[in-house]
Amino acid sequence: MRIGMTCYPTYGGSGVVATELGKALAQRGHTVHFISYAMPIRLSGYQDNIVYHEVEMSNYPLFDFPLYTLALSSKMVEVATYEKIDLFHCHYAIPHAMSAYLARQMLHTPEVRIITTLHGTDITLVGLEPSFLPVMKFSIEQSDGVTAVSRFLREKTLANYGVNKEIEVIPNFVDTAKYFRRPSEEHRARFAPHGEKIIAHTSNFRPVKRVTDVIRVFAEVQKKIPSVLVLIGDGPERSQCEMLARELGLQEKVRFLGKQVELVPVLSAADLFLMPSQSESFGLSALEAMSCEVPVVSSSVGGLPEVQIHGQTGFIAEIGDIDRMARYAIDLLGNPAKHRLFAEAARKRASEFESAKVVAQYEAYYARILAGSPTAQA
Ligand code: GMT
Repeated sequence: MRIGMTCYPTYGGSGVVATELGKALAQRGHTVHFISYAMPIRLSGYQDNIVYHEVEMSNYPLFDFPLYTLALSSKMVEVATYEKIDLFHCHYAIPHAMSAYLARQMLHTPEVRIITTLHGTDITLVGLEPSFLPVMKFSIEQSDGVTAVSRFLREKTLANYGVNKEIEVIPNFVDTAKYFRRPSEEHRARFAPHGEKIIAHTSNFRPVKRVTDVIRVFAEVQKKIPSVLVLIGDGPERSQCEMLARELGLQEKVRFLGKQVELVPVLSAADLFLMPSQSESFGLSALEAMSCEVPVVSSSVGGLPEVQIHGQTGFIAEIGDIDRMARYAIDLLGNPAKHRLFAEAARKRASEFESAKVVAQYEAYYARILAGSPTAQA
């Protein structure tokens, strides 16, 4: 198949899923054309069957706001025309699905299919804003196929947008042959020179991630268990988090690593992963941690309970329940035998989301949509 893959190229789960999917499909012999305004972060280096097309943006002075949706549509038309693509796969509905719709109208080739994968805040947050709701509903309805990354997200979409559409649940995935626990002496010595436990968190530091809760949970844990906190990523709340760590007198114990491309070495050194999000349609970073044998303490929101199992791969608490999350963390970190069982269960659970299996699901879904049938055959 010839696939036009569009995603946000920056740090964020949807871009990661799109990129890993594209790379895996290319390895299976499909041709994947990435179309975005910058090279997706996990798409470095040459790979056969992958072509990257950059959307050029005009900064004409009359345009107070960049017209990315339109520029993307034009690039999609160009790629579809010259590369003869079979389908556009849009990750994160806004504005990608709308650009694809416009492109198809311009092409006058209804046989070019549009598949939209809903990832999370496109549905739960941004799409609900009055300025986007009608366009969101329209682009879901006009897509030939729609997938959601969890059952939670499918239900939310149907309820919030009142669309009458088959939505296929295809979960996030992890390459367990890449995401596995490696020897980590170097990082352990670096982050925890006195043998402290290492607690990790990865995110884009948006309010929805509640990174300040991560720091508050850690503040409680380190009173009972010698430990350090390693924070990976960057975003709007990073300064606030650094300030909080200083206010709590934890600046020596909290390490802000900023954006990192290679997560496995850090995850391999970690003893626990915290994800106290306000909203999380799946929780890809928790899955990647689990694949590296790191148990997770998370909030109970969204699709998280579809990923991790309370009392087996980690623990789940209510949003904002800092004390309970801290108690769970202390319980696990203070009991090596229990921790080992949880670490093994986390890895085992992650293997249920093995990339080969999930990529094959996408492949089969593409084939069905190209054949004109979004519904699975019984
Ligand atoms: O909020 C983020 O972390 C980024 C966001 C995105 O769409 O880029 O992530 C969402 O998509 C991921 C991949 O499908 C999911 O694993 C995340 O749970 C989801 N984030 C939220 O729902 C907040």
